[in-house]
Amino acid sequence: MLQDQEAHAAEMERTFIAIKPDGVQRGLISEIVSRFERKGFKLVAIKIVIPSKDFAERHYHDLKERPFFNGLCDFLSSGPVLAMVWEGEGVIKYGRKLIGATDPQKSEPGTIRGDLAVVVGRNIIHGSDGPETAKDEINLWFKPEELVNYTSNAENIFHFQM
Ligand code: IDP
Ligand code: MG
Repeated sequence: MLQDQEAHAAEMERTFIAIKPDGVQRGLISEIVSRFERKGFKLVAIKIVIPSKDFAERHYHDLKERPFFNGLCDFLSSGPVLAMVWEGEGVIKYGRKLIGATDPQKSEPGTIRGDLAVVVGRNIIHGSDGPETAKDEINLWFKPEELVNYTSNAENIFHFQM
């Protein structure tokens, strides 16, 4: 049974989603979690943490050369972050759709940033941008034993195929 679950988890797509300190301080945790949950994605890991500056720099290492890198890492490490792993078919790409464009001014209404944020430096949420970054970010933020393999009773409904 455990082996079945592990095999299932190995083939299911997962992404790393984080509510940044601005989203947490504004009381948007339940609003954001509910959008992923209602869509039909499955929450497999969640914790609240205050990352160190060094940890924030590792998370955003790809952006090291950008002028906003230092301010961005200062901000990510300035308060509690809600770190999550969500699972489901197409969750990496669709998670980014739910989040909206990096600049909230360019995010469509109906997206998280479009509905809930105004400026790029305070855009409330992070989501992995591809399969490789998803894997790296999940490994950076979570230990393997923090990821919970379970069957959701709604899976047969959400993933129904004719
Ligand atoms: P993403 O979060 O949509 O993947 P990235 O380009 O990976 O966007 O940038 C990471 C984060 O850096 C953004 O979410 C945003 O908070 C911040 N950022 C990106 N571009 C700018 C900028 O031009 N000025 C200030 N902050 C920025
Ligand atoms: Mg990014």
